[in-house]
Amino acid sequence: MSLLLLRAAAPLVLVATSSITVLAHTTLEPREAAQNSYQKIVVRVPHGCKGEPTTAVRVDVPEGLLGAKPMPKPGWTLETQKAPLSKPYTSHGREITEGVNRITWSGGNLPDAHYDEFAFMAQISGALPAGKPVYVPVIQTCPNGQAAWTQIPAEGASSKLDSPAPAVRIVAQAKGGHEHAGHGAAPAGVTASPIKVEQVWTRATPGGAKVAGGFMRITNTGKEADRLIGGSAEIANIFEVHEMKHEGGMMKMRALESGLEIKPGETVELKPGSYHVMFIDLKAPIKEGDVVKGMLKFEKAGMVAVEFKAGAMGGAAPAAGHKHGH
Ligand SMILES: [Cu+2]
Repeated sequence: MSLLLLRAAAPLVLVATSSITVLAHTTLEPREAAQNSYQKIVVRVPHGCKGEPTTAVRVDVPEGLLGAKPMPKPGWTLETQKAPLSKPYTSHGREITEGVNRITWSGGNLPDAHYDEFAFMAQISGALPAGKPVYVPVIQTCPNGQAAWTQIPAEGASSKLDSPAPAVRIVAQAKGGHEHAGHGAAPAGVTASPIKVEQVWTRATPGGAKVAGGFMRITNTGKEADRLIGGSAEIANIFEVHEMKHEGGMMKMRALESGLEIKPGETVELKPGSYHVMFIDLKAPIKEGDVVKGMLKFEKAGMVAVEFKAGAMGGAAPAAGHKHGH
């Protein structure tokens, strides 16, 4: 992994030289990711290069982010590059020996005054050490220059870098995932957290369906508001928090970019036709009676492991004693 990062660290072509201008850094969302989880990683590009628009964004995917799959963006040409892995790994019974190590979105036009997000999906290797960051070097290209977010601090170094590579911190996985990596380091467990998640369910999918919804009741027993900001499900490559709303006589679905707020003392119900989590790019159909393992990510409570019990196709909540809220 370190080899690949070194290779990716290109010289700086353009950085903020004025002592007055402090450019917002390119960052990753989320800031933390659990070992073995499937994670959507979003690269946030907050501005162009010295006032110029951004026309290409290149992301070097480190080896510990397995099976990287980029999200296409309308108006941008997507290209991926593969390289052999220094160490093969097993995924769903198959040995994987090469992976996507570079993703480029090009041919777009992101004005300096705007910001945008470039996303990819990856599985966080359990071999990445918990408590340490993984760096994802990013190069922004503009018509007359580049901004290279590729600097990686030496281990233990505290000095601020001009143009740091964005990073995601690896955390030990919460219980309920592929492997048990110990409980102590997990940000939150189901019982320790002020967030209670109940009646977690999904529905069987018709053949060929590539998406499915997940539903549950979330109660915040704490004193601070929290937000459901994302998660992962074993069965899908992409996991999003959605809402469905009547708009101009139509039901419209949209991703909640800043998550779903759960106010202190409140219960929010995720149900068909309303808030839900969305499994996108399903790897296999969901059958009635299946149990889909997943992970919810809360802004404050951290990771919460859940199991979605699959009810009948198009059916209502399978759990007995389901209360119809509001
Ligand atoms: Cu949806």
